[in-house]
Amino acid sequence: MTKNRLTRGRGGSTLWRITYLGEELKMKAGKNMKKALLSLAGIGLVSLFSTTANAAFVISETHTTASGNDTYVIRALNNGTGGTGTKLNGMTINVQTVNSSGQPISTGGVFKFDMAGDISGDGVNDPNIFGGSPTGATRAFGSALGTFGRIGTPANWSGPASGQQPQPYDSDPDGDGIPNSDPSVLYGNLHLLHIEGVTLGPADANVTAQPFFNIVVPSGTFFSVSGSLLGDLGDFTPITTFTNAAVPEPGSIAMIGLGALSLMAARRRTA
Ligand SMILES: [Ca+2]
Ligand SMILES: [Ca+2]
Repeated sequence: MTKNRLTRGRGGSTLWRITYLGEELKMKAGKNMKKALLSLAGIGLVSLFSTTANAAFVISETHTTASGNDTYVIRALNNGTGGTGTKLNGMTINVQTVNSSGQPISTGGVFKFDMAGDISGDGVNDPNIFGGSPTGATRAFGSALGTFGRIGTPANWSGPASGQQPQPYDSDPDGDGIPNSDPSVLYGNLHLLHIEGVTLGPADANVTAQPFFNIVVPSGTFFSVSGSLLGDLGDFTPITTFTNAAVPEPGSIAMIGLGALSLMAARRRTA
C-alpha cells in the first residue's frame, strides 16, 4: 500500500490518495479515514471490486444500494489491443455467490430476479433473466428489480445461443400454453446463474464500456463473475474471474492496520 497526501482542505482536513492492490482510493484523514481503512481491512469490501484488465476485455462495475439490495452493473471495454476487435458481441458468463474469501457458497444471500412478468404466456410468471427478451418488460441496466444478462437491446439479443442454467427459465418450455413448472421456486434460491449467447448487432465497446450483466443481491452479498466474452474479431476470450469479496493478503491487512494507526496518530498530533 502506498499513500500520498493530495490536498489540504478547509479546517485542516487532508485528502489522501491511497493505492492498495492497484485500487486508488481517496479519503479524508480523520474518522472517515478510520472507517475507510477498517473497511479495507475486511469489513464491507465492496470498494475493492477493482477494475480488471485481461487480454482484450477490461471489466468494470458500478453499483448502487436501495431497499436492502445492492445492484451491480458489470461492463466490458474492448479496447482494440487484444485481437478481439472493438465491439462486444457475445458472452458465456457465470455469476456465483461467494463467501468473504471468494469461495462459492450455496446458502445465504441469493440473486434476486424480476418475477413481475409472464414471458411464456401461460399465466405463470417467469424470471426475466435476459432483461426483457422476448416478451417481458424491458429492464434498463441498473434496474434494482432483478438479475439479468444481456448485450445490447432486448431486440438485438439472440441469446441464449445454446444454454442457460438453471433450466427452464420459463414456466412453459414446451410452449403449449400449459405450465410445466413454477420457476419462482428454482429462481427463488439461486446461487449460480449461467448465460451464454450472442447479439445480432454487436455493441461498440472500445470507447464506452458496454454492460452485459445486471446483478441484484441482498446488500453485502459477495459474488464472482467468470467466463468469456466475444468481440467482433477472434474467438471467445476468457476474462479474469473477479469478485466483490475481500481477499486481501494477511500481510496487507497488517500493513493497513499499521498505516491506520500511524495516520490517526499523525492526525491527533496536528489537531
Ligand atoms: Ca410463464
Ligand atoms: Ca407446457
